[in-house]
Amino acid sequence: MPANLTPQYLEAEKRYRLAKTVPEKLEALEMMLALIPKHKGTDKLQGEIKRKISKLRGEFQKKRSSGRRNYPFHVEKEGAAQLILFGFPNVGKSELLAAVTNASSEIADYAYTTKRPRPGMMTFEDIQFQLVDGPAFTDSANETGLFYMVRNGDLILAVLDLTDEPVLQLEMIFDELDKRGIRVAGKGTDDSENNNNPGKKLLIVGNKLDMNEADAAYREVVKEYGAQYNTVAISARTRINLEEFKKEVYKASGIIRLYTKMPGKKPDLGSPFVLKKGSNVLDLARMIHKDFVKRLKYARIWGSEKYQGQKVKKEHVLEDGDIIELHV
Ligand SMILES: Nc1nc2c(ncn2[C@@H]2O[C@H](COP(=O)(O)OP(=O)(O)O)[C@@H](O)[C@H]2O)c(=O)[nH]1
Ligand SMILES: [Mg+2]
Repeated sequence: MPANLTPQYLEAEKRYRLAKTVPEKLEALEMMLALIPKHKGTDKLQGEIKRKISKLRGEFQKKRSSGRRNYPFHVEKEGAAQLILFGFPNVGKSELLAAVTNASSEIADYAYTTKRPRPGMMTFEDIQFQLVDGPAFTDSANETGLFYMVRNGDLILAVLDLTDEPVLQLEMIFDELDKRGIRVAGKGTDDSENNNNPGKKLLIVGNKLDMNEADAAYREVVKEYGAQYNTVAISARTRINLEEFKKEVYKASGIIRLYTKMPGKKPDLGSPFVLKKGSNVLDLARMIHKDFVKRLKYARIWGSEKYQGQKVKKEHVLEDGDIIELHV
């Protein structure tokens, strides 16, 4: 056995041995890969874990496409990004889902109402985000499912009840994510290159802003965590700041919207292409059609003042709202 395996890693390995279903095994293996100490002595083991993951992913995919019973915690992605609601029971996760999406949701004054994921679509300007409500992270019977959702999703919405020691709630949330080997990327950092365990994006959502003292509690949260993470305060029940919430989701999601046009024609401003921040002309071409990548010669760009149809190279980094004319 390779040296220096941590107790956390061994815990993950135990989860793997005890896992019964393929998604449970996958979740445990992802956790192992995230938590394994990275050095020469574990190279072989890392390789083995990666092989197991890709084999199981293949099996899982095949099962689902053959129409066999779905894993209840697997939610097919729709829209520009998938956001997972994460927090203690009763903080208002389900109320938030109901307030900003088309999904009706079960809201109750008792804990653990939501056992299975419930998706809903939220419109922001010309795109849509998918919010998924699930079990609270303290619901030990469903935690594997929840962490499967988190790993599969694009952004974590850490929902806090501002009337009940929100800073402490947040500490416990970060602690739990850390234990599961889920790294959280700070504001503006892009470490998608860290291939073993890229950081998850996270938005802190302080809820119940309509209540007494919630304002002051939110300021504490911002003081402690605002420099590192995106934050927003809302009231899901009385509908305060929900537009601001959507904007913050958009900012935290790390995506850009791009519009295309044909030479001599007006741009298609109907529905944008959605790419990750930092994408270039070639990435856009690849998304439109794989043949474009080979045939692409250059592009012209219209965007934020700087560009009014200038010719740019394939490596040119795109910005939100750019209009691009591809020349092949
Ligand atoms: N005052 C107030 N209560 C809220 C707010 N959002 C949710 N609640 C209440 O908090 C309780 C729990 O909400 P719920 O959405 O079921 O919490 P979940 O367990 O996190 O899904 C319910 O009684 C909600 O009506 C809010 O913004 N302000
Ligand atoms: Mg709920």
